[in-house]
Amino acid sequence: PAGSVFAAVDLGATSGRVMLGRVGPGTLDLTEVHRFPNTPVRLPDGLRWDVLGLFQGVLEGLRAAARSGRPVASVGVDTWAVDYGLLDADGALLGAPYHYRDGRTEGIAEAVLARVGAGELYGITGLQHLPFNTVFQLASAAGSAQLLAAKRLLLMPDLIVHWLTGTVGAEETNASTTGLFDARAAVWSGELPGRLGIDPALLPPLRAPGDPAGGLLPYVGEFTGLPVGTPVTTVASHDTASAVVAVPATAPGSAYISCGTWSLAGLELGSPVLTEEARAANFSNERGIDGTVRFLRNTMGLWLLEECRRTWARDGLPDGLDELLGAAARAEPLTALVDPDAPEFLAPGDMPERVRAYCRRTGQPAPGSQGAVVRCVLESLALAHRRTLRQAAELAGRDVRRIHLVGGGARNALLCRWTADATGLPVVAGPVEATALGNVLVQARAAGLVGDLGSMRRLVAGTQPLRHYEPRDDRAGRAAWDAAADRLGPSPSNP
Ligand code: LFR
Repeated sequence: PAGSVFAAVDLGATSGRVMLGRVGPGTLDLTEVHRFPNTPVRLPDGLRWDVLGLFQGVLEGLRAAARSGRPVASVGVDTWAVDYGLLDADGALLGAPYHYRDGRTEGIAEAVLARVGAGELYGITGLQHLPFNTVFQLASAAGSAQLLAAKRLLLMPDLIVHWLTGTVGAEETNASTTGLFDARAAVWSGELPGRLGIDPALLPPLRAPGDPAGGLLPYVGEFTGLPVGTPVTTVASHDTASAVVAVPATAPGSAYISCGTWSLAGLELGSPVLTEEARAANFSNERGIDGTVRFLRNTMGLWLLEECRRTWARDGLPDGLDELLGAAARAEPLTALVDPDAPEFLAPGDMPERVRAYCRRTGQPAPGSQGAVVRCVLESLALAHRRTLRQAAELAGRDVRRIHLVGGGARNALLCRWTADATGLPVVAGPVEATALGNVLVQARAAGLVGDLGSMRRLVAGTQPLRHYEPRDDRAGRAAWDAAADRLGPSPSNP
């Protein structure tokens, strides 16, 4: 078949995958060649990523890519944001990277904000306050033997690229999630590390999506069967940034929701919004490709449902998604609601009980059956989508007329339908694999096969299956969602 083939390594919070993407004129398709679970490990001192297991999965995936028999033009790597590994002076990894859901940063932000005020920090970084931002993770490690020995900090995708190629860099879309990046100038902040006692030499030189990142090392070639020196291309290594590249928006007035473990809902802008209103509303200005800004809020996404299913599986209860969604569809609408952004939902644990406890605490009937819990979670997420997108539009002075929902959530017909109904806006669902597609497209562009962002999105829109959900047009239904939105109230504000 015609077209060049690119390997996309995409590590997510629950699984990693290696996909082959074929790109040619009018052609864009993906084949999954390897998928492996991502299982964090609890050590005495906290929750860690099994980074060696993940890297092994990457190598096995690249081997599967080599066995497909199609020449791989280049490789790109994306993962979740904020987490990092530290290297010592010999370039060796100092311990397994912490998981952003580890609790060690509790109470740390306050100490940081005592040194650099919240307003000032936001004015530089434009970043949503989340307890796990890299800057807070580093502050919690201050004075540790590990940090004292560290010479380099590599964000997760940059660490994988380092092990594949030997090169060192910090990709800018992901660097923009650290809390140490200047949102306006799009460089590492010149002053924050010093003021916060962080050695600026830890932060590697920046790389932009499309930059070459070296070639596969001999040991990688030997294991995988890919030619030594196969190019590794810097992609938008923050998974959300890659997903936004592949949002099939072809008209103005589009908002997006990248919906998986998290729901990242917002707008693409040409410059950051660093106002006090945006800070108080806890919006992020993360960097996208080509100088764009991802003006979005990170809200708890399908994590709530995933974690319910994990608990139910442990307790021997039904955990099949289709069955649970069927039960949710039959449950009573809009009875109990939770605020997905409430901090108590962040850590792993018994989510059904936490949902019920939240409802009891807020004077609502606690959902009893599994179907009722799932309905409560999904309706709450739909309402959080409405809240975030309305606020994004207001803060950025934009008009939103349609929502593109991409990522795994696009498969969840109930969530898509309820997001359309709650917002009163049409939802275009898909592609499910937006992140891997964005990863592939940036590599293809570096190879000269596609043009600007607009043409990449037209290629996605023209080749990927999309589902359309029109908001239901009945007055009583709209009034019920409006009343529910009032009950949910505003999102928790920034400290
Ligand atoms: C989504 C994501 C979000 C980030 C969260 C933690 O996978 O990358 O954008 O806020 O994970 O890193």
